[in-house]
Amino acid sequence: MQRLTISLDDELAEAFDQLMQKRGYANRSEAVRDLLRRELGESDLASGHSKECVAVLSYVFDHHERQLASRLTGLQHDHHDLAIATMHAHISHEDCVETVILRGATRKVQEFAHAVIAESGVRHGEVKLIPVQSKPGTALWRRKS
Ligand code: NI
Repeated sequence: MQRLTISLDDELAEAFDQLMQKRGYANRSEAVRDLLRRELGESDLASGHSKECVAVLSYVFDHHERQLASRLTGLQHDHHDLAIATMHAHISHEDCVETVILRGATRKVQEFAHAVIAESGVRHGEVKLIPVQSKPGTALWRRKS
């Protein structure tokens, strides 16, 4: 464990404390650790350093839209190696929300998620990638210290 001392101007320190409070962090160290992990993880994904990832894909769609529900299920079956779990909820008479957990090669996971998001009738599509192989401290599984 290393101890870092950082200097912040008053305005930034105050904004940071407010953010911490809003997000429910008990202390600055945990908040800084999370910020660093997120940045390092995104950097690993962007640079191609993390070849494997897990991801959470979510989107809303109208199940009345012609063939859309079966197209989405078909896409998941075509990529059953990537799409490891799906949760579906009916949020109104027309609309459904689905969350798909993906796991596999980062590039394939991204391609699959973007193909789903690009389907006509899919709205509010978002994918969050989490690196599996990455720099120490940013990996999915934390070593116990
Ligand atoms: Ni539904």
